[in-house]
Amino acid sequence: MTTRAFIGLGSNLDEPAEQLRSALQALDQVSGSRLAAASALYTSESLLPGQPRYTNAVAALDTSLEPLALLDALQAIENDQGRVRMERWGPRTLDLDILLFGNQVIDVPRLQVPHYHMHARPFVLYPLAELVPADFLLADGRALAQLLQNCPFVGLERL
Ligand code: ROI
Repeated sequence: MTTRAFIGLGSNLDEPAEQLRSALQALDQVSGSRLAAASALYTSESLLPGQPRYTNAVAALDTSLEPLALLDALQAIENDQGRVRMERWGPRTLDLDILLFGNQVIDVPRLQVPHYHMHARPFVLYPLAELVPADFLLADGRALAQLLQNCPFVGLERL
C-alpha cells in the first residue's frame, strides 16, 4: 500500500535552490518511495529577523513507509546535505518537514501531522496548492482554499 505524503522543503544557506534540487532527487531515492510531483521554488524573508532569505518548495511523495520511518529517511537526507543542528530555529542548509501523510492525523512527540504551522505559512500553502485539486481538504477537515484566503500571498516570490 502506498500513501501520498506532502513534504515541505526549505533552505537558507549554501545555495538554497541547489539544496532543494538535490533534496528532490534524494526524496525520489528513498526506499519504497517515488517523487510524484514538485512545486515551483519560492523565496521569502525568514519569519525570524536577521537570517538570510529562504527558498521553499513542496513535494508529493508516494511512499510505502510508515510515517516515522519516512521521518527517519528525511532526517538522514538533511544530515547528508550538511545540516548542522545548532539553535532550534537557526539558519539551515536543508529542512524537510512532513506536512501531510495521506489522511492520517498524527500526534506523537516526534511528529505532528498535519504540520502545526502550515496553515499560517504562505511558503507552504501556495506551493502545496500547485499539487492538489482546488477543493482539497487536510486530514483534519480544514479546506486548503480557506487557509489560502486567510494567508495572503505577501512577500513570496515564485521563481
Ligand atoms: N521562513 C521562511 N520564509 N521559510 C522557512 O522555511 C522558514 N523556516 C523556519 C523559520 C526560521 C521559522 N522561518 C522560515 O524555520
